[in-house]
Amino acid sequence: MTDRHALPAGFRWGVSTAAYQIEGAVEEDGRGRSVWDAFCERPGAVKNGESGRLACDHFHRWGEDVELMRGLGLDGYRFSIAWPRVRPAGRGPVNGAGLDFYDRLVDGLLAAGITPLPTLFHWDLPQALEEEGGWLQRDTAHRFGEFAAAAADRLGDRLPAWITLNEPFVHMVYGYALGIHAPGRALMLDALPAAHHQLLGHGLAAAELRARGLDVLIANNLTPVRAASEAPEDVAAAEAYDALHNRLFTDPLLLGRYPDLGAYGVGPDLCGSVREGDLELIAGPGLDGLGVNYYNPTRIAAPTDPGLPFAEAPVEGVPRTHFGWPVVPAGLHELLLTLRDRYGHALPPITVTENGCSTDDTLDDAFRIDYLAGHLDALARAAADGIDVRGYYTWSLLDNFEWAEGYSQRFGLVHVDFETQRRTPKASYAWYRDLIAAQRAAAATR
Ligand code: IFM
Repeated sequence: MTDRHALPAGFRWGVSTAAYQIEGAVEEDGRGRSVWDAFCERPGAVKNGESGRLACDHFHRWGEDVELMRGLGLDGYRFSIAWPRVRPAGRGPVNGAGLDFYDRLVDGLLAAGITPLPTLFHWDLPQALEEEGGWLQRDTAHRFGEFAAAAADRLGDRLPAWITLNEPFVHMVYGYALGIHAPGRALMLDALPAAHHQLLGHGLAAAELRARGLDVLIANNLTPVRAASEAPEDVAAAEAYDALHNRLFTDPLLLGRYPDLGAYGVGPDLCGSVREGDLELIAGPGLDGLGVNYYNPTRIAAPTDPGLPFAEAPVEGVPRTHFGWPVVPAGLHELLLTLRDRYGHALPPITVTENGCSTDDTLDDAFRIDYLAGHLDALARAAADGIDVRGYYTWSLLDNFEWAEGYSQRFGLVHVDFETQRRTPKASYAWYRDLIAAQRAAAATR
């Protein structure tokens, strides 16, 4: 990253993780079962039959992991709080022992000079709530509000800002429409109530957080959508996809309304789930920040079969990650400018809450360094173009449990040997550490 592309003073450098992907200890200190514990037991659901049962054993090794973060010189650490640790059955009594873990972690981070940034929902719904219908049920949104209140009551004195949901789009599509993530339901468009109820849950949680004087963010997986050609059919298909992937999860938050989903044959009540007052609650008084998880752009063409109003087309002529995802750093710049054009003054400050790539199992991860450098350049270009960017949290600190891919996709700055739990920093770890130090020094002289 060149100094020409320096990021603003006060910019926060961080890393991101999520509870089920790193913690392990799924039966300790009264933790309840989550939808991911159940999903991983389904034959064929996860590559090699793997699960997050042990993962990175972060629950026991968090002290070593905080030291790794201290070594990076981070400003911030984004992690998630497992709902089933705090309310094992999703409702009812709070499990103090579950909160004790986060209490220790938060104090450890603060002692290392790192500001913790918690996410309340990173896909690990208590299984007991799934058995009542999960996010297809409106009631789950209310239970989520209660969980937010319990977590904030215990930790809010030390945590100034909170993220409510992680990637509600991915959770709805993979978990409820396609069934390739927990809870494994394949409902196609009948999954849409799971979008609305997550957003309603955001609104209810946000109200609890704001009542305690805390800042509220959400982390959305957003993608710049490119039409495969200028043909009107391709352009219309790209607009339809953009409405589903992006606008469904930003318009209600920033404009107080849902986008037009007419191309899907869906009305503004999202399959009957929207009630009077919901959109006002979801938009609330506005977000304190929009978390953007950016990985790649999406290219869309006219549909080839009648099921959906779009077809995904390959992004060609670019490198690909180990996962096969196209590497297009300029897409981050494009995305942020599109957000500004779309939402104008309603767009809150941006924090990149995830960005990173999987590479093969090697410590010399020059591919990751190039990936991160390219995206940080793009982010700095967006800042130079006037976008208010406040921070960058790379995904991820550690190699971890990559959902349906098991342990086969490694996103970490730090290699984890899952047999021994030995952590070994990769080349990208030293690179990120040096970049943070250089950026901080440069900012101090500006
Ligand atoms: O590992 C995931 C994370 O849980 C959510 N965002 C994308 C990452 C990489 O797939």
